[in-house]
Amino acid sequence: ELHPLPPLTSDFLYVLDRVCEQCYRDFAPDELELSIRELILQQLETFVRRQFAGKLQLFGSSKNGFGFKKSDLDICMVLEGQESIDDVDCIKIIESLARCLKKNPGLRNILPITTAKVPIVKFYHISTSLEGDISLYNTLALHNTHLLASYAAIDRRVKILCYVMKVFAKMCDIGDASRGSLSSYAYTLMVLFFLQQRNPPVIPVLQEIYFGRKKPEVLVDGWNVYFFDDLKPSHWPHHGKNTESIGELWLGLLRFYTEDFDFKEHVVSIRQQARLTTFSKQWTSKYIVIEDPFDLNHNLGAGLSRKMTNFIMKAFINGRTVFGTPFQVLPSIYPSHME
Ligand code: 3AT
Ligand code: MG
Repeated sequence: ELHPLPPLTSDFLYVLDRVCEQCYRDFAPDELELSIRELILQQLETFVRRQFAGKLQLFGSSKNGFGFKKSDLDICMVLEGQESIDDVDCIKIIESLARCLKKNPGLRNILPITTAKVPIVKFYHISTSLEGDISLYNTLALHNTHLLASYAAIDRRVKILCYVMKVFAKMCDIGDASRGSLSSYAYTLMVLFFLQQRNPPVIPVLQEIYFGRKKPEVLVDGWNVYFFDDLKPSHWPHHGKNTESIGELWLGLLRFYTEDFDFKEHVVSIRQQARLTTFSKQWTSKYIVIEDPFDLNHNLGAGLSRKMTNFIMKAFINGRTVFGTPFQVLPSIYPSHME
């Protein structure tokens, strides 16, 4: 199925770079939009505090550096003086939190979802038309958000490539976990893994940087969430060695996942430089296997059907052809529902 690609011309590479940069400009929120999110958070916390001794925190793409203008507000609530919560209490509090939020005139469509793995209350914020959800004690998600943000801060190309990947996934209809495909989070992990495996690498493995000492242990829900989060160029031997442009990297990524990476044998895992086998994880029944960087029992591809897996792989194969074949006329790049 894979057609050989014609050689890349410098003109076409220029176009590819422009398309990627444009995608970033079109979808990234500005400072103002980010501060509005913080403002909504503050208002919600004040409101919720009438009834709960709760502290609210934003996570997900409002914080990880890969948010869209219209991305949802992912909010985590913890109760003051309480370390953790059991499943029964969690559902009770989600239900009473929903009743509380229904009294807030700034919100609409309050919906508690207590059957999901992570129970949440969904809401719609009227004046900004942003959707959001509040979960409880979603501590690992706070840490993986911080990990992604740290990678985004290392190199501008990380940020742009993650945006391009997310836009691509949404355009191809392969980026909605609630409809059986993969989450934005999973695609971001695929981009980071590619950038770590590139030769020379664009980014290091932050979870493996501890300067010859014993790896520090920071345990959350039983998992080690340590990573090195203060990367200066001098801390990393490969710094500055990879000089590829964004367009080169984007096509490189599509080629990597269609030509090089052996999904049958290997796991997409950003916590170590060495290849991790599907066999060693006993994850051989699925074709796309993506390991969560902290919760090592969590395969983000676990929910994919065979049909959806094929659909996703086809999108990558088509992407490789489309972005790897020079064209004369620049097509309109977004379908109308994304403009
Ligand atoms: P969008 O811009 O909203 O599409 P996002 O990164 O905010 O991208 P989600 O809203 O789907 O993605 O998820 C919010 C955060 O929840 C992101 C990540 O910190 C965490 N998360 C999502 N899915 C998973 C998962 N399957 N396993 C672990 N953490 C997850
Ligand atoms: Mg989100």
